[in-house]
Amino acid sequence: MNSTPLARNTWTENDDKAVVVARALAMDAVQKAGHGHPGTAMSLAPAAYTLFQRFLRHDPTDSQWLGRDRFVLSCGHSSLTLYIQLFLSGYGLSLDDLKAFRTHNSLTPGHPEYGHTNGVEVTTGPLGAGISMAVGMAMAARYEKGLLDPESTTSLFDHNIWVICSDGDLEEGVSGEASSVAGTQSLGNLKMIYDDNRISIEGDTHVAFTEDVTARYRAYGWKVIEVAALSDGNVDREKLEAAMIEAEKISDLPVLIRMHSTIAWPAPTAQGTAESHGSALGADEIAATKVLLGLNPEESFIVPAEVLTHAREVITRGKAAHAQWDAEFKSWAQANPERAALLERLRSHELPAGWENALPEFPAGKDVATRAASGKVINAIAGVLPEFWGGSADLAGSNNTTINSSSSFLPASSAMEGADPYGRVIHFGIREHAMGGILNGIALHGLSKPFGGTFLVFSDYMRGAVRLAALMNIPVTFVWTHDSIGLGEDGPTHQPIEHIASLRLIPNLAVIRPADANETTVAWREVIKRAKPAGLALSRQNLPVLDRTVFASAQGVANGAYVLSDSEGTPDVIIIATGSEVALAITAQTTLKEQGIKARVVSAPCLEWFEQKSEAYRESVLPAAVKARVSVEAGVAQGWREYVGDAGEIISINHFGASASAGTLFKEYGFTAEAVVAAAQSSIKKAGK
Ligand SMILES: Cc1ncc(C[n+]2csc(CCOP(=O)(O)OP(=O)(O)O)c2C)c(N)n1
Repeated sequence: MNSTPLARNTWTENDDKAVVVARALAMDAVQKAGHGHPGTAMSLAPAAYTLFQRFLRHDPTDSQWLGRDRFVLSCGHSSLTLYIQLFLSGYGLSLDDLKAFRTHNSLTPGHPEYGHTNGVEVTTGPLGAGISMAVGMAMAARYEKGLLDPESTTSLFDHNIWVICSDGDLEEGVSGEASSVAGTQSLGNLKMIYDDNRISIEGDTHVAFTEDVTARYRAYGWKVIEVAALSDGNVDREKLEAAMIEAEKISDLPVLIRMHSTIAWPAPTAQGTAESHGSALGADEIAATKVLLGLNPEESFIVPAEVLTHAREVITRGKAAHAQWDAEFKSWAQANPERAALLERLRSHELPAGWENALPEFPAGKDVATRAASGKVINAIAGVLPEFWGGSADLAGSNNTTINSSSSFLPASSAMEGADPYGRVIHFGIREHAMGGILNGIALHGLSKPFGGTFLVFSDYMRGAVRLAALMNIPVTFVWTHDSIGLGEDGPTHQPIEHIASLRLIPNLAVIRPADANETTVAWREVIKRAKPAGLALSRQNLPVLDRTVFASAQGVANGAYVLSDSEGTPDVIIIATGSEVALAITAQTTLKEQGIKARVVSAPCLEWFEQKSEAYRESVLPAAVKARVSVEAGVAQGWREYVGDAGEIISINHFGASASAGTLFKEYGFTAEAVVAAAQSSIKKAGK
């Protein structure tokens, strides 16, 4: 936004050569691998080089520098665009790494992977997602500034989020959702270069994409700058640079630079073709292109020493910018010791001592919906962790996601009453997918802990973002309420059936379905402590708050599954239940006891966490010797056979629900204590007891 850019040298012949080298490396790397996406990396070379050398404020020797600009390559298939600039700028990638492009264990996988390659800020590949995450980063930059330096107009903590995106990125709905949010939020720190090459896999994008993108982005509230291509089809680099300078000066709205280009330029026959998007150009075409570029057609992976030396001078400029920032940071820290201490805590991902003492405990005897309990916990956490913020996709009242003591995160220019550029309540609008991407971007930006809510059934709309959160292993919390047919009268469109099972399939995502209010408290505490991707499935309907003087402590949630109520001696049957069905299991246990059957009730709010426990612990909860087992969960059966075994009974719903009261539906579909008792008897019989 107001950040000082890297010093810009005059553009020299070596810079021209470096762009040529970047184009050639893109061709060579794909040719060597035998597959990949050469065309876009070739034509994006001038834009990416100009960005990394002359605009991005970065220090290649410290990719974690807090004051750095962020770069998001939203069209992740053009990963060479990024790898080649990381190589040229000196992030530690070598020519050998480029030669190992797309091979096992290389630092140059097919698409950029966060946490894998130094300098890669975000995993991209699913088109559109990068844009939504960049929007999240831009929002996070503002929020973090609010935490650390809210009074100043130009700040150490201001920086830009630069994005390169493609046609496909702008065709995907999520980018539209997120760009609309960016406009409403007046994200002046967001600068996006759109590579308008009119080519995607099926050819001319006009077979599917004819809208006026410029008008669309202007309507979103962005500044749009058009950069026409040169008459030979090449990117007009000088005009692009002028547009980037203009973009840099704009601090009150996001900027789209619509850069016209020709894919695979200047390959004589491949340029402008869909084939060049996703296939190696072939030896002859590469040789002919090299001749046009003034290179030796016989050689590949050639980087003249003077070109590399010249490109790596960006390190000197970056270090200087970093040193200047450090000096400013020092005086800021001296003048703001409390904020500096907060920053230190946030950077080291620590939590304040005793923070969990603020979390509520819920007395037994009163029924509370777990979404309502979650709302209380969210507010309690917000009281002790300023880095905790979030909102909902227009369901705040239903999701109980509002931090009551705070205001709405909106720019000062917003006409909305109470707009606060540093507010902690995010209004995502009805845009679940963008919400997921934005949450990811906020988490990736590094200092704050975001959450976002919607109905569990609409997790489908954001699944791509949830998967990316899990893949990147970042601390994002999804608050999914109205978690089963228990939501009642809104009917089958709103009743999640397959969702819990299907979300559990995503590796590295903790799906937590608490049984009561106190399990909800412990679930949230664990989510915050673990700082990993997690989703809470919460009830709309009230659930009894279990009397923990009678039942085991809710602390057991930390183990994923725990013995909530045991039998005396070895159980005849184990009833495993989650969420709202745990209460049914307890009632069934009493009835079974009256029949002389010893039943153990296991509450299993998070199978992911349970699987991480030792075998001994898991055996203590689910002893292998006890074959009679029943699972109870108001969702599909998938996944439960593993826990109940061949003799087990699964109480589930394997069809869509209906519009009726929760009570009616539970009875109608067999979620009753009687059904649990009958299933227990049946399983005991099957187990041969
Ligand atoms: C969500 C999603 N759908 C499909 C793909 C597969 N895909 C990869 S690249 C591509 C075409 C992209 O065309 P464009 O964005 O114009 O990129 P360019 O041809 O300019 O490289 C497609 C469909 C993807 N990566 N992500």
